[in-house]
Amino acid sequence: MGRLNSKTLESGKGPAKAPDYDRGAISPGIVHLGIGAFHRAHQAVYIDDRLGEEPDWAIIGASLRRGDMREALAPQDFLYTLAIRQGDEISARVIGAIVDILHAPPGNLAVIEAIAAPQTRIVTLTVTEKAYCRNPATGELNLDHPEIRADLESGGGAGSVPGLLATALSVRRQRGMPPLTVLSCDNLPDNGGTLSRVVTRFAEARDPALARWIGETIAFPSSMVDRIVPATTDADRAEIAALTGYEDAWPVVTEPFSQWVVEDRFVAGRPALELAGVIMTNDVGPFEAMKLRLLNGSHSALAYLGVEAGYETVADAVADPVLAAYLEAMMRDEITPMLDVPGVDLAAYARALLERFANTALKHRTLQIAMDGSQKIPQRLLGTIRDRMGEGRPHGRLTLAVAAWIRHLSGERGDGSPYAIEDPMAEELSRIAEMTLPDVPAFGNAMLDLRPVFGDLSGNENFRDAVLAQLRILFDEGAVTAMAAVR
Ligand code: CS2
Repeated sequence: MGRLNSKTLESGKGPAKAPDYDRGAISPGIVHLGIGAFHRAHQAVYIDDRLGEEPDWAIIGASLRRGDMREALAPQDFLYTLAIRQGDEISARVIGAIVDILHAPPGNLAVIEAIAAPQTRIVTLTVTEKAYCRNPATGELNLDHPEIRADLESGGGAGSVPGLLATALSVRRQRGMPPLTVLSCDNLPDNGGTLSRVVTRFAEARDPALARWIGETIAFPSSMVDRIVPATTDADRAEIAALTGYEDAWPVVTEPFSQWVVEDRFVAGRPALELAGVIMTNDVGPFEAMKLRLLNGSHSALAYLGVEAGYETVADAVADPVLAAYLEAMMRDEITPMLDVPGVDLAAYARALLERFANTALKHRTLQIAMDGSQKIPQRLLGTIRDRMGEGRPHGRLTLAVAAWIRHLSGERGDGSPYAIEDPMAEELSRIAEMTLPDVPAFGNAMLDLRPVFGDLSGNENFRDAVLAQLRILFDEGAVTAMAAVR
């Protein structure tokens, strides 16, 4: 069986739809940081849809951490297969929007040059929450972050995302180049504002004049992104090869649903994304809150409670009627009433989410979603809890989800089987677990003291008591009992 590349495509065989434009005629206009599965199943597809009409917006990808994506895709001329799966249905399409992938640690000089190149007009990011090096509770740059400290001391390149962007922008400034747009596509509230703050703060620490120039010339619009894209498995690779008739080292598997809402504030042009189905708007905030709190909030609840209840994937977890009823009630009674999104039927949105979660073709692992909880819990769960407390309304199900995160940090299911805690704060979290357990209240209290996660809620006695009560039930009686009992 041959490998996917430009030649295989020319042969025109196989059931995968090929790009409908001449790849030889496209050129890059976007540099994307974080070229993982999500970007390749989301933004790259919208761009792929536009390249026939607007050939100068192809993407140069950059991997800041790992070199394996470049290794997998370079022999394929950066082509890859996108498989869309729903239940027993599968369709495949080859995406050609990525024309190069850079991997240049430790200083990322090649990435900095790509951002500084004259044809680059937009930089986009899917680097995940932790790469913003922010204090999760406040959204401000953590100047004590080891990568930030290292970058501030380094004279040349940069390893952190805020450092890399500030350095690349400073190169553009020195060379007298026109401004560009930096578009965050990560699951953070006010992601554009957050990115602008961490980059500007980094620049300020290095050169206040640079920080001022960034503030005056660079646009950081916000965007809401949504598509469920589990990590690709070897089984996916084999199935896609059997379907398409060629080998692809790193295809992506996703669901039919896809959504992108972008704040229309670009300073150096943009592709006509609205013609590819993107919602362009002046205010992403309500969409962002809807998605982060309903989808990602449910996802995190489902991950921590699901792991504890012994479910390996999201679809397995929501097939449990107790879990499904808990999620449905949390969305309907606790989250939706705190949202207001013009033109969107939130009840229908929540119903559609439960259907998306139930897609058995996606093996979306609960442990994958459980990763990096310290960076996710504030915007996914705590924001709604704060809003409800402010109005004196109950929040038992959200509280249970927070307790389930803490329960998860013990590193062991109720039956004693262990799993690894993957989190940028893992060392501190595991040390707390080790020093306090089996004393559950001591364990819970020490976790609730983590101000970078809980902020003001650390000092709120009612919140603390409510979480500790749920934590006790989780340890003594397990996740299913806790979900069935919570009101
Ligand atoms: C998930 C998200 O891994 C996670 O934390 O909640 O990746 C989720 O699948 C996407 O945001 C869906 O758009």
